[in-house]
Amino acid sequence: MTSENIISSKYTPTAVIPLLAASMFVISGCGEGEAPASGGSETAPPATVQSALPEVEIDLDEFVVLMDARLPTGPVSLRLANRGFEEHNLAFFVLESDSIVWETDGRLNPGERRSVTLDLAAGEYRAVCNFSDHEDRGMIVEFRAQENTPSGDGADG
Ligand SMILES: [Cu+2]
Repeated sequence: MTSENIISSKYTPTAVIPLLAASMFVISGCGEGEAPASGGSETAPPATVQSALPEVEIDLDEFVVLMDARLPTGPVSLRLANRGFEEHNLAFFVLESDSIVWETDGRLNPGERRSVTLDLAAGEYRAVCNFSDHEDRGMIVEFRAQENTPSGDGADG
């Protein structure tokens, strides 16, 4: 004779919730010493964004200043590189007044690179390396700073 008694399982789903809530309460109560991991990231600045400034490359060599003849006005990121075997510096003068508007902080060593921010007003300038007699040897170039316009290529020259 077999008597099969299947014990009916009594589900009590609602009993789980208070248990969970109780355990969560205990966990959070124990974590008071830890740093709060709050997710408030709305005001976080874009941390890893590179400089959004337009980049202007200027190479210094014996004996020439290699750069574009036209620079944008406003803040630019100057990428200076001494590609020569001598020390060089660089200074910008306003053509009209011959007044200096910017110069490197000392000379660049051979092979040295620097990145500096420059904010030029519109106008015509002279860029020179005035170390030793480098200017007389050819390290002088004139350039113009003007506002970047999308349709600036049609100008006669
Ligand atoms: Cu020089």
